[in-house]
Amino acid sequence: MYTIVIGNKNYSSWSLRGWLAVKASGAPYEEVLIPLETEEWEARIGDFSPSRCVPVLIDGDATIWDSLAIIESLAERHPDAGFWPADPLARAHARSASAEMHSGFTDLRGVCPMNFRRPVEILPVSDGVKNDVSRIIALWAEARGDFGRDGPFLYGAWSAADIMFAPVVSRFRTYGLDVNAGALTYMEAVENQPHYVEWRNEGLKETWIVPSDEID
Ligand SMILES: N[C@@H](CCC(=O)N[C@@H](CS)C(=O)NCC(=O)O)C(=O)O
Repeated sequence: MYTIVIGNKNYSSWSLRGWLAVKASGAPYEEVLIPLETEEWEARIGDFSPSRCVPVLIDGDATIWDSLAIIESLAERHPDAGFWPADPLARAHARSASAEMHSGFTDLRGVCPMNFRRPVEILPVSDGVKNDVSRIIALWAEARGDFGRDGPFLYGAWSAADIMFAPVVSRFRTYGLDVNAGALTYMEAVENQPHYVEWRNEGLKETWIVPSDEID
């Protein structure tokens, strides 16, 4: 039984990745949700997270406190769960794409916080955000074109790379960012993935407000 520690489902994009990874493992888990920017957060996060960030996966005596580390640990523990594509070339591409997501796209992440509850409305954005969007669309197109023919996701079947980009799908939708038909088709596949749907529906019911993540 794993414990996954997360922040608000409406806002916490890194938590979404960690939680989707636990779901993809198929293993039983319990969830600890600590709302961001609350007194409860200040009081409790140190009990779980050495970095005071979420997500955190607790696996027996092991504490794993970063989304990509959680994915890698679960991929090791559940080799048949399909976290990474079987084909070595596809796997190398998927790992690179996931690492690029983990370390990059800072303009998009800074300007367009994940917020499922925000009414969908076009947000005028800077060239920096536009460059991030173009790069992501190119990366998605390459993955789908070269490795994703056997299914609707980046490498065909749902994988770690889709988990890493799931919050981006939400951001592209919420802020009406300019995407092409191929990207839209991929976004719709993610938006219909059952684990993503479950998280989004729970996020939509939350009532906590994080003012810095509310963009008009
Ligand atoms: N690199 C980390 C980033 C984790 C992160 O920044 N999480 C945010 C929530 S989405 C957080 O915990 N923010 C609270 C804080 O920084 O105090 C990962 O991949 O898990």
